[in-house]
Amino acid sequence: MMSKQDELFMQRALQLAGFGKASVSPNPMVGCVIVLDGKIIGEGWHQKAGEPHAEVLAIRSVKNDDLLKFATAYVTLEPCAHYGKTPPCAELLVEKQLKRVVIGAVDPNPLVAGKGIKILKKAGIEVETAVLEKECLALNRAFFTFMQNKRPYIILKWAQTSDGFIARENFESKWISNPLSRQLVHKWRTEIDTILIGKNTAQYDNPQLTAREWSGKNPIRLVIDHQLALSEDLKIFDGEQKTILFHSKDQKWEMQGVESIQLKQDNFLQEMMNYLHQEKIQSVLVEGGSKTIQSFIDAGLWDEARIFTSPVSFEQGIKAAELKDHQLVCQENIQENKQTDVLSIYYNTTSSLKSLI
Ligand code: AOF
Ligand code: ZN
Repeated sequence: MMSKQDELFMQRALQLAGFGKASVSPNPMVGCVIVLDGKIIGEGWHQKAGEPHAEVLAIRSVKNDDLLKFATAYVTLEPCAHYGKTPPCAELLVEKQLKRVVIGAVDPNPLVAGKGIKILKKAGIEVETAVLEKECLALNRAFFTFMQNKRPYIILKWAQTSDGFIARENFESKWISNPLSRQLVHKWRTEIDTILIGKNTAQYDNPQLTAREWSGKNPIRLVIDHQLALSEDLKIFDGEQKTILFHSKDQKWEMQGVESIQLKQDNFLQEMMNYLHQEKIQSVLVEGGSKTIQSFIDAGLWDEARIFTSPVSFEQGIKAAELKDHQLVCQENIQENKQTDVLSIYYNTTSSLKSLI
């Protein structure tokens, strides 16, 4: 039977899992807590793909192995059943003879998907599932979307004026959001696999797309340039981080540190998603501009939108994209000196994770 105590320890496992946010991709964030007589005797979380899973680290952290026979393990994700980069966690839990295993969500990875639970039950371990399931699914929105939809989790991001513009008519660049909002975007960049822009943004804004204002890894840069019209001296081609250039021109394009991928003109975005899925890229932050973002919205290819609205007004300029089938999930003020921006986060209501809204 599930109890309040089960929820409490699962809450702690979720907190531990979250520590892996900027480092585990393409693996999910997973946390594990080992409890004996209402006390935590071991903890662990998955830190990096290829390194030990949460359960392994939690078990290793228990001082006396003999205690495991009487203990309960709380895991945010079903223990794995396969030999991947590491051996199966379900078998380790069986070997250590845990008394009970409490699981948050079933692993959608076809190599696992219920097999881990079966192994535990077959060995006579008491298994409880779906404890704080909603929270466990929400934590790994990107991983679940990647597994279920066979494409990366897509986050749209833009900053708009109070009257709905994202730039001046002539693309003349002028900051819309405040420095704190911009720093937050750099933090997000460390938490995602890739960042994407279209040709106009690359050419006129000449962004670097790195996470300069936050410590962590830079995302891989993706740029859509159908006709291969971009100049080679742009910052996205500076070699600081890998750049993938998607185009539809029947032409070779070679440059150090840049991969160029030719896709068919029709179904371009979907083809691009197929490519990214195949490359195990789990998340994309689409940073503009309006035309590019709108093409993702029109194709239904988005999961989350993070929109900053500043008090600045332009009266005329380039209109921001318009969301469809969206629901506001949270809103907060980002206050810096005199300027307060409003950050609104929306989810796509047609997404496969709509039950989590
Ligand atoms: C767990 N505990 O902490 C994690 C799990 O290549 P591998 O061996 O690291 O396996 C990766 C897969 O294992 C990943 O896709 C997911 O299905 C599962 N992740 N499982 O029992 C963990 N990170
Ligand atoms: Zn595992």
